[in-house]
Amino acid sequence: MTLDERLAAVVPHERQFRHQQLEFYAFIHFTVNTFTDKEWGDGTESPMIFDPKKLDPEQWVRAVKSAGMRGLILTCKHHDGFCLWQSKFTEHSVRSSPWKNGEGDVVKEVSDACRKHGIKFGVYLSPWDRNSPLYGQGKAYDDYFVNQLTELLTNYGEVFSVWFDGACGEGPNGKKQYYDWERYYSVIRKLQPDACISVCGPDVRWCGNEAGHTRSAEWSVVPARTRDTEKIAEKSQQSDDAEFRQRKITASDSDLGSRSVLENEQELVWYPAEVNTSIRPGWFWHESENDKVRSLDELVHIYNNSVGGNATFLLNIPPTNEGLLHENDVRRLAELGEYIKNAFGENLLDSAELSADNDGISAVRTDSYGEYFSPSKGVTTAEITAEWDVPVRIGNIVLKENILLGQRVESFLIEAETDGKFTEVYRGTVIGYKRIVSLKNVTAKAIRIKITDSRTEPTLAFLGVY
Ligand code: FUL
Repeated sequence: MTLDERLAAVVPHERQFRHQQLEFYAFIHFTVNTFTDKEWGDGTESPMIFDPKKLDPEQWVRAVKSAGMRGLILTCKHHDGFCLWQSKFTEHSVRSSPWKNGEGDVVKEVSDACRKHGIKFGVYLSPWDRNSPLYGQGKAYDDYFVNQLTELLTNYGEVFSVWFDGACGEGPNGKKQYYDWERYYSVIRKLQPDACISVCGPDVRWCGNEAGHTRSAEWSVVPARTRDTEKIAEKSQQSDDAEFRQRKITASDSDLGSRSVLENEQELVWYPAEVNTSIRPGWFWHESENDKVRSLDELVHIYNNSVGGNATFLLNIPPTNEGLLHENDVRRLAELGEYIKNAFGENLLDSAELSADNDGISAVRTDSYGEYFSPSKGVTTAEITAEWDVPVRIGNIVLKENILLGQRVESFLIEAETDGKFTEVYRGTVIGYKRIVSLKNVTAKAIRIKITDSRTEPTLAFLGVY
């Protein structure tokens, strides 16, 4: 097998394929920190402070949906250990709070609201727990963690994502906990086999920063040991083993998947990236940040480069201490949704004549995987032309590979015909699940897409011109 054949042979698991198609979903950071104005609680917070008097998860879900998001992940327990549900295994939860006289269940209300409004529900459960006296006691804490995981994955319907944070420090007794990840994973696979395990998990990869930065070439096929980065980070800090340190890969390396990075790797995996960032500076709500909600331009930029850069986009919006999303965030979400709807509303390809250097190009007109375009066997380039009767103004072009057959395209370029001649308007690297090319309004009678390099015959499942 040649290197390119090996790379092209790695394909997504069904659950990863489904997850990538969600594209854009919400993170909700909400707990005692919302009431203490902190980002990390230390576990000594009194549950008495938790009292979101106007809590309305349906308001959250409506706002999230207005932005075009298709799922929501809730911090059921953050590092402070406070549980947003009626866990049987600790008193440090909503049960000990004044909210709804200790009878409320935030996880239930949120998962019900998601289901009612037709979006997916996911759970964030922090392995690091600064409240539990069991933390740092090995199996005793793993048992506790698995019990909580079991509650969350049994009592709240279908879960699409289980999000494990890499942040880890010392517990209340100053001890360190070495997590039994394999045991956690097997519980998830048994109880929710369709859920993706993200970040400290094998299905979805952390993009390497929390600021919303994206790579220009994001590969979904990466070294298998990338999956261990969070876990080996700890080990490598302590290790004097020079070889180990040298071999280390970190989630924020600028290149995780080019041919030269992969050529000496023993084991490769499909491990697609997720870009996670907050709509505000903090993950939790702070009154002082009400006027620091990211601008529409910034959000559009991150959206285009994550969803349109072969990654998914997990955007955090933190509810206030009343239990509502703040009007400034709600407004921005609606603006973003409007932008996306308008920017990708009308596909100009519908009125174009399409041609290519092989048969079957009409398959790219429908956004589906059943039919796709590909050149003849062994050919690793392609040329596709779209032509209109009269010149059209183009803002964005969307390209999608058929990732069910792997990620193949290494480079492509786009030319536009103006005044009778073609000139290059864009030169890009990977496509993957989706590439959004923003052209800033080019007026053209025709465009030509040239795939200039591919690991094996390239595929194109969809082409959109807007
Ligand atoms: C980090 C955490 O420490 C932050 O509080 C937040 O939850 C973020 C998503 O992940 O590692």
